[in-house]
Amino acid sequence: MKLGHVLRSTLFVGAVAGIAMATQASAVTWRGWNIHGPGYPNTVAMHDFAKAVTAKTDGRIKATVYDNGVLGDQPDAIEQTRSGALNFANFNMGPMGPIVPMTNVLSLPFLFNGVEQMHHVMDGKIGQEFSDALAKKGLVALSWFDSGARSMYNTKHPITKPSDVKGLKIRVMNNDLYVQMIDAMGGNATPMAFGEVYQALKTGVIDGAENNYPSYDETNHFEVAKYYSTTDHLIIPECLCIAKASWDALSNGDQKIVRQAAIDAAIEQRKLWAQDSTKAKKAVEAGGAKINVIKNLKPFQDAMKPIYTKFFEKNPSLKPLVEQIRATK
Ligand code: GTR
Repeated sequence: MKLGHVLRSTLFVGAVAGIAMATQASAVTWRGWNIHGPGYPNTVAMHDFAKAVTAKTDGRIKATVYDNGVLGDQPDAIEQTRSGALNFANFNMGPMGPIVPMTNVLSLPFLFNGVEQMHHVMDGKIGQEFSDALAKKGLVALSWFDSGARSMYNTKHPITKPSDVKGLKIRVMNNDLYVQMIDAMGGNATPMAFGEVYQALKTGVIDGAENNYPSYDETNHFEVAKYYSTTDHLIIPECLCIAKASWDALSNGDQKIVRQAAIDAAIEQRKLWAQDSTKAKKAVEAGGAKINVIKNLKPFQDAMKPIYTKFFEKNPSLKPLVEQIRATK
């Protein structure tokens, strides 16, 4: 090879290496928070989201999901994501209430008449209003996951009417509305981290909790609290949220990629959710859970009326939003 060629190819290799270095230097690492374990619909969708983001940005973003809440409990992870210490997460809207007051509306018991209505609300104009409120607090909600309907379970007996909750210590997520909800039925509410509930049920620190079938199954709570009663009191969405600082740092093109990956993840999660709910119900029954189907929820809905009255007294501006949600077909 002539010297000229050697020089030219050295220059070429150097230039390529330079480009590679520049690409590497501008690559960012994203850490994602997920409270669930392997196989759970949200976990599968979050990992597929991370894979799609990494692949479609050609590695400009290297996204990794940390499962089982190892990066902290939900209230803590919300703060970490708001500050940009974490970059993305799947959050239940329950513990979001104390930070983004508008989202408390979603924690009002029996707000939605079914999961379909929740989808229509969250995928439309109202969902966008929730996203705008979250963005003001440092979180960009790109899509909404299912969380089914939450029902009550305990170690003592079936719940057939609100007064059956009397005297029971019930774990709730971190939101005062849930404390009011349990109080309204004469129970004692205990806000507690998700990961601590199994042990607390087992040792009798609490008598019960409330959740959907997939979580009741995943956590093995059915082993220690076998009376599950279909109160279906809460249909609450979960967001796929990006830290606003991480979002703002992206180019328009990468924002499009990330948004599309989040929408695809929600479509996948909802499909898996529907399958998993049926599977989980069967699994808990096979594992010894006694499912008590409550046919008439009216007494439970009536018991929640004082919560609405108090909520509207404190937040009169949110009343039209509740009415709009209820009117959504
Ligand atoms: C699950 C939900 C989690 C968490 C948990 C809880 O159904 O997916 O995000 O909120 O319930 O009860 O803490």
